Amino acid sequence: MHGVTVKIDPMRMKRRLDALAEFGRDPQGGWTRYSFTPEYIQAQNLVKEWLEEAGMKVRLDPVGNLVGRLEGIDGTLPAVAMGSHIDTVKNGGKFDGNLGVVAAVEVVQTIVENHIAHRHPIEVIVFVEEEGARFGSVMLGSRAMLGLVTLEDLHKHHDEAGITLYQALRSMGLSPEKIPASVVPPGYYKAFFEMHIEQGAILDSMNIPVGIVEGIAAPVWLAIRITGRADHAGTTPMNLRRDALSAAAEIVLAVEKIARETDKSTVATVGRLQVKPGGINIVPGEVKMTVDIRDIDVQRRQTVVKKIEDAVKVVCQRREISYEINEIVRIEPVMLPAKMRQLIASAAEEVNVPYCKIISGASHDAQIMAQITPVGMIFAPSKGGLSHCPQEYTELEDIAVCTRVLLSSVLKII
Ligand code: HGY
Ligand code: MN
Ligand code: MN
Ligand code: MN
Repeated sequence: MHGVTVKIDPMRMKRRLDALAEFGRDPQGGWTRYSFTPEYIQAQNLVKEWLEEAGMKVRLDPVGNLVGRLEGIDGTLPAVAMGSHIDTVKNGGKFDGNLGVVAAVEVVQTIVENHIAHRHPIEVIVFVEEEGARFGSVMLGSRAMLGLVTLEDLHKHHDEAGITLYQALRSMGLSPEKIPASVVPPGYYKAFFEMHIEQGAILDSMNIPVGIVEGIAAPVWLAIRITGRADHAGTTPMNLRRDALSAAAEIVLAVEKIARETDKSTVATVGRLQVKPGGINIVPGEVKMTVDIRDIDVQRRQTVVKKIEDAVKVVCQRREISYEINEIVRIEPVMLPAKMRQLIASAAEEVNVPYCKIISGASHDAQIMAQITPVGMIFAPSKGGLSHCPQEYTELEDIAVCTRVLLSSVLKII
């Protein structure tokens, strides 16, 4: 019953969220804190201080995950872990990922401050490059921890400046060659919890402070390159053009139409579109665009992927334009174990707060960790459902309630 009597410190959590927000503030709005950038390292060092303040031993694994460990009575037992990420999307918000890390530290620090005995070791993990915003390699840290990332991947993924993941890791003094040896063995973890903002409008619209995640949808990311022909905008008749941007425009609308026509849980987004050469008086010769396709159901998602690929082919063939489609991400959706959902539900009842079951449209490291250990995920409401934008906001009262549920859940199994 510790979970109810033991008090977390919401003001400490607020101070820490505000302190993290000092790193990566973007003049264009919100936060842009990409993995392995100076602002990321400053934020990571701050979290390292907190982990040590909470009594944890801290290590950086070969791919750059920051891991705090608090020994239990029996160090041979599997660890109970919590975690999330502190990298952001471009012009993102201050709660996505950061909240889960601050909450995990708060839970451990509360356990230590209240001298609560625990048999299992406890770990807090700050996964690197969860967003894939810089290198296109979503959930790099958790996938590397499970041995799902190869050296070839590290050489393949690069940022807009052409720096590869491998080069970035080396420049951080990390040892990519040691990633295979650092893979977490089966049975190393007893369970993994991630607290995260919902990033959608369900909890806020129902004014329910706690979401218990049943399943996590997952993305396929396509990188499409359309190659037409750059031409003079004044002298090239319309019927002779190979206008890559007009083709891309048809494809953007086809992506939206295909997703709209399928079940409402399938979503597809063209988030990035780059036009070359980009002159006012030049018919666009090349377009690079991305498509993010998601669903909780793999079949439904694959049907949409296939329809989109077919649409690209039809548009480009009709316009006599060449194209190339590369699949750069494919993560599997996951349903979370009922016993973890029930554990969190009983914790929420102990804390005496309303909760509801929810499916996550966003992807999370939790869905990777679910491949090696039972996972539980707790959502806090996002005001107005806004996320991946500067306006992202979660009320401190909701943060406190969710953290108490996280604490109460963890206390049940350590
Ligand atoms: O893209 C996502 O769903 C998450 O924010 N990484
Ligand atoms: Mn995100
Ligand atoms: Mn996130
Ligand atoms: Mn509220």
